[in-house]
Amino acid sequence: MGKLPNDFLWGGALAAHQFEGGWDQGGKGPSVVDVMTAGEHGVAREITETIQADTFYPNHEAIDFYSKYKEDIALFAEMGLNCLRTSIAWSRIFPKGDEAEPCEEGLQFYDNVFDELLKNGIEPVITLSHFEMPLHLAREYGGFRSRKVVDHFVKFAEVCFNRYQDKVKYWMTFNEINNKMDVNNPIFLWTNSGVVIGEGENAKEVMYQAGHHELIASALAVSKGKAINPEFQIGAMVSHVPIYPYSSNPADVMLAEEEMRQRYFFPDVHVRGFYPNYVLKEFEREGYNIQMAPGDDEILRDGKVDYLGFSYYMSTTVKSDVENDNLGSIVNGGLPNGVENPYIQSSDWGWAIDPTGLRYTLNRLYDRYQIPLFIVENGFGAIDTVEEDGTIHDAQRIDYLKSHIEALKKAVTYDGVELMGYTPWGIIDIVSFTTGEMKKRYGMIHVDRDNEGNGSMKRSKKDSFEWYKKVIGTNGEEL
Ligand code: BGP
Repeated sequence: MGKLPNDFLWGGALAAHQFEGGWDQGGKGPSVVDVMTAGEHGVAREITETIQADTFYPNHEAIDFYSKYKEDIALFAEMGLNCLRTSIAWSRIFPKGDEAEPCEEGLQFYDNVFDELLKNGIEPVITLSHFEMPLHLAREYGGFRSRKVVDHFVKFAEVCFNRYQDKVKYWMTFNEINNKMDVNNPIFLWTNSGVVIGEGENAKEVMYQAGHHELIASALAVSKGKAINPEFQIGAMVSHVPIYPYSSNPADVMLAEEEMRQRYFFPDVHVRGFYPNYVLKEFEREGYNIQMAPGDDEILRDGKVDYLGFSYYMSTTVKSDVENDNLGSIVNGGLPNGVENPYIQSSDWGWAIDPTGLRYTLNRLYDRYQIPLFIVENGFGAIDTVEEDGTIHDAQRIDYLKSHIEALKKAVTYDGVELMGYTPWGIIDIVSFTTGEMKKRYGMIHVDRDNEGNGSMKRSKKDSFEWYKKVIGTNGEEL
């Protein structure tokens, strides 16, 4: 097999609200995730009316990167990372979202973080909005239902682009902008877009309206960013869960093809700069009335992304002759016809482990878009056991990552896919997004912290730490 390019980006991925903590420090305002309860294994998170000081919100303190960032970055450097994907908490920069001036303390925090990364030879890869909309924008404006929020986002993006133009080259606008296509799971619309569906509303229509505003906001941000620094590489970020047909029955094959439009709609617009016909037909068929302003076509066309970042954790499967009443669940991918794939094992959280699906995804996305791809999330969420002597033997995680790196290598060296890099999710243990718990861990660095907020916060290396260090050191040759 050939080799990965020498400038391949090897990193780790994180999101501000899942690891920074310091939720009300440095002038930060509350964000949409600050009013989400911590769930448990199998219990969905809820959106609450107010922030209750006596209720434990795991992301409030998270793993306190806010004060421990130097220690953590030193560990990332020791592991050999040459990039780190993280996000800027929007409400650190604009605490309410609609202020005239940004918060200097928030801006300074990211200056410190980026300087520390660069000093350690780690390139920051930055998501502008990873589920952290200022709560005020969600409550007062209805989030991205409102076109006004487009302006607030674009202003936030411009402030960041200007401030960090010499420190950050790689950007992404919205994290997993497409996961809200699963309208049966209310946390996606809330965290993506600050939207709650009201009585009698058509969730799909509201989702498309908010989505249109986000696509406009993203395209405007791309154009502004390129004007500020033409060297910027600005990408989109989508969740990609391929949907397989259950069998060779043409009805299954066609169903999978149709369902895949849920995955493709947002990247189709981000990359190509216009709406695909299958969605315009859906608007017509369903009678959706999506407000678009004159000039939106040009905005989308002018703000196409440079690369496509995506998360890949699992695949799903659909069968044409079953009806699923388990909507919103991860196992069926939120799909009405989702079924278990008999050829694939799942994690404790029901996420199908499918490395071949990653090679398949890389090929399909590259064929479709012909622009560089970036795997910005992939990983294995599991319960880890700390042994008496403090060691953590996470062989299952190593197996998962190894098989996925093998798959991406094949896609690059055999299939010819253009891939910029690989940043496994939750390189250090953080709060899980879908469940809000600490128990589901992805890290190669363990953090002593439990679901209730107990623990010393001490960092220690799991077996995967040295393993990944060797992988990076040999540019993926030794797995
Ligand atoms: C993606 C999100 C991340 C994240 C990851 C793993 O959807 O972009 O924020 O946490 O999934 O999910 P979880 O933490 O629920 O296991």
